[in-house]
Amino acid sequence: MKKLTTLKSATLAIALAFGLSSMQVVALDSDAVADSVQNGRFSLETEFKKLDTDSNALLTQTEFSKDEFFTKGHFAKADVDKDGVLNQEEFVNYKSGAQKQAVKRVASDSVITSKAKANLLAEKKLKSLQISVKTFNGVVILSGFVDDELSKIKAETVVSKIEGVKSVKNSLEVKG
Ligand SMILES: [Ca+2]
Ligand SMILES: [Ca+2]
Repeated sequence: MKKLTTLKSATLAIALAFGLSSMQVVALDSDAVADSVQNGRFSLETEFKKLDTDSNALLTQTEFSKDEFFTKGHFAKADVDKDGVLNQEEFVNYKSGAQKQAVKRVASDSVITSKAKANLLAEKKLKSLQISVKTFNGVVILSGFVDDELSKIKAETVVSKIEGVKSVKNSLEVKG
C-alpha cells in the first residue's frame, strides 16, 4: 500500500516537473509582443461582440466609435473590403495590428526617454535633475527649468540627436 502511494506521488512529481519545464520553454521562446497579441485575439472576439450592440455580426461606425482606437480614419483603414461596416475579421486584424503598434511605440518611446535622460545627465552644466523628459510617438517633450537660454538650446540639441527622435518640443523655462 505504501509503495503504491510513493509511486503515485513520484509520477505526480515527474508530471509536475515536465509541466513546469514545458511552461518555461514557452515563456522563454515567446516574444512578449507576439504573446500579448496572441492572447489579445481571444479577447478581441469578445470585444467585437460587446461593440456589436445589435448583434448582427457587423460593426457600424457608430458601434465602433465606442472603441478606444476609434477615429474615422481608423474605421476606413480597418474596413478592408470598403463595404462601410466591419466584420469580425476586419475588426480583429485591425485591432491586433494597432495594439502591436502601440506596444512597439511605447517600447521605443521609453528607450528614447531613458537615452535622453542619460545624455542630459552627461551634460554637467545642464543641471538635468530639473529637466523632465517625456516621449510620445518619437516626439520628445522637455519641461522644467534651466539657468539660461543657452542651456535651453543645448538640451534640445542633445535630445534631438538621439536615434528615433522625430522632433523635440522644448517647453523648458529659463529661471528668471
Ligand atoms: Ca452591429
Ligand atoms: Ca468591411
